[in-house]
Amino acid sequence: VGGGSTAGSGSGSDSSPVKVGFSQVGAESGWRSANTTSLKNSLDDANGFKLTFSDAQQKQENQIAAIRSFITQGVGAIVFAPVVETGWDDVLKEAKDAKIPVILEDRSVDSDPNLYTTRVGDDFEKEGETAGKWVADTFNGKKANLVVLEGTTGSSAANDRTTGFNKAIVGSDVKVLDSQTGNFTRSEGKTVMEGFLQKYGKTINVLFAQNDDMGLGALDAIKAAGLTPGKDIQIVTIDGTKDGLTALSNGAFNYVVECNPLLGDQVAAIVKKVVAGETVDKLYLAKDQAFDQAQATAALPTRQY
Ligand code: GZL
Repeated sequence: VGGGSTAGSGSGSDSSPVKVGFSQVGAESGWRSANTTSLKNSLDDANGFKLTFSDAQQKQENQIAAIRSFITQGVGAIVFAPVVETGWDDVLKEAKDAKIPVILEDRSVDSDPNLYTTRVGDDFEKEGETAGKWVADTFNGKKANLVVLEGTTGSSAANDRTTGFNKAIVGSDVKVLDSQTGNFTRSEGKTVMEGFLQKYGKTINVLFAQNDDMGLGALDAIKAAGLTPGKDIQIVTIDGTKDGLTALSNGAFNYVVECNPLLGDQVAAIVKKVVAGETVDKLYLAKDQAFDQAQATAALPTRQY
């Protein structure tokens, strides 16, 4: 009689598909949609997976509930993009007790590293530093009054981009007038930028938006205030989505730092190794580049996301 399956099975050690539960942050941005598509394309039946997908609508409690349901289902592995860094210890312990490996993709957690197998994502601190270096170089020796549209409060993407950016502008004449979260969405980016413009008006020289979508939302506010984005207010963003690179190519943005969302193939390969009992590294960082206007124009025709 074939071996019964224990909790956390669906291991794929035989030809049966590997059952994977994927708890995704939400659908808040173009980057997120590209990331979800990449993971779904790789964790599909053709590649030997049986995927259960959950969109948490950017709510931590929804992710915790989804992970608990994956544990109850006895999946072979859990893939998880944590909306924020803290508050995961209990549910990660429950997964560990159920002998179900947890693979972080995209953002990171501040939990004990023994509570998850590995993380596949981007180097957010480096992205922030690259954006800050561009501002410091561009405004070298000139005064620059800057406002920041921060990502989701408490997310590792926002925290680490802020750390990297602030490190890069030390010693420059860049003055941070204000910094508020726009929660990585266009609508909230627009609303917060409207507030910045009411408060600081034409004194703003630069906007650092921690993702393209908040920068794109800010464009509407800047134009409504009778100012020209890319000229009256220079704009640097992070992600490198098609919409972001289009704004850069058109001169509305001035510099875009990439954050690669196409993590699906690497995550799928790692899940297979983990459920087969092979050891994997603790961290896999994606390669990111940065774009000026000419580079964006050249990249657009073949841009995948
Ligand atoms: C970064 C990712 C961020 C993107 C945003 O890896 O977590 O979340 O920068 C997305 O566009 O909402």
